[in-house]
Amino acid sequence: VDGSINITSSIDTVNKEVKEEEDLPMYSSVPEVSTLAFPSISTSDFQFNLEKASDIIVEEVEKFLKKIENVRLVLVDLTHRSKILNLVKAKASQTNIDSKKFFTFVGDITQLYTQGGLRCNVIANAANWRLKPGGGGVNAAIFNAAGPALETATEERAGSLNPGSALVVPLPLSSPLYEKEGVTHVIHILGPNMNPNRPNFLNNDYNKGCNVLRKAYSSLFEGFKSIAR
Ligand code: AR6
Repeated sequence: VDGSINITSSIDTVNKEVKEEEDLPMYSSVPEVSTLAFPSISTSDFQFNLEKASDIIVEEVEKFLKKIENVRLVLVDLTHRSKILNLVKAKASQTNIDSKKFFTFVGDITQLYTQGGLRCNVIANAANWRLKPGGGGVNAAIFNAAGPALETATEERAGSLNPGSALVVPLPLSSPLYEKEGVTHVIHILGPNMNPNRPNFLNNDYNKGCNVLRKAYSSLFEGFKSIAR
């Protein structure tokens, strides 16, 4: 779409690009480098330990980026005070991870381009096992922003999700999330649940929980790899 633009090297460059592209068609919001934006799985409503989750995120990101070129991964949360974002940022900076290929970003995952100037063609959802809209958190935000098209496209592919697995769902062009934000795919993930009031409660079993969270991120990244250009 925008062949003249080089691979983005920083958020500043991204912002500049956005300005230069204001007159281009709306699909210029699709990034040159395949970019996956993902929330921290299981650490809010599902109450997973933040120290453990941040270790797993950094390790799984590092492993994945060794296997693939020319993609970006972005961990997103709503506020600068996000503990998980700050833990991951600190831990990632202690590794060899290239900060252009993995970084944290503060914003609403459903408005990364229009509000934040960050172009992400794929976003991940911390889903529930029934793959249903609502329930609060990022799941409600994504289903609301995507409109009924996401529910239909999801139902066509699966009726439920096992903890640790991911489901890649292409968004129809008519979805506002595609039209406005340039999001072509949503990847649903079901993480481990440490909240006694939710299904599949792991009763503080962090041996199992950590394995499931690792599997959730590796399934997410493999799903992203299968559609990355
Ligand atoms: N943009 C970016 N990040 C967000 C947004 C948003 N719009 N909304 C929340 N977050 P959670 P879980 C962050 O609770 O712990 C759902 O109801 C949030 O700050 O959404 O995996 C489902 O239906 C946190 O860092 O997911 C499941 O039943 C992260 O997203 C259950 O909750 C994940 O928080 C899943 O619980």
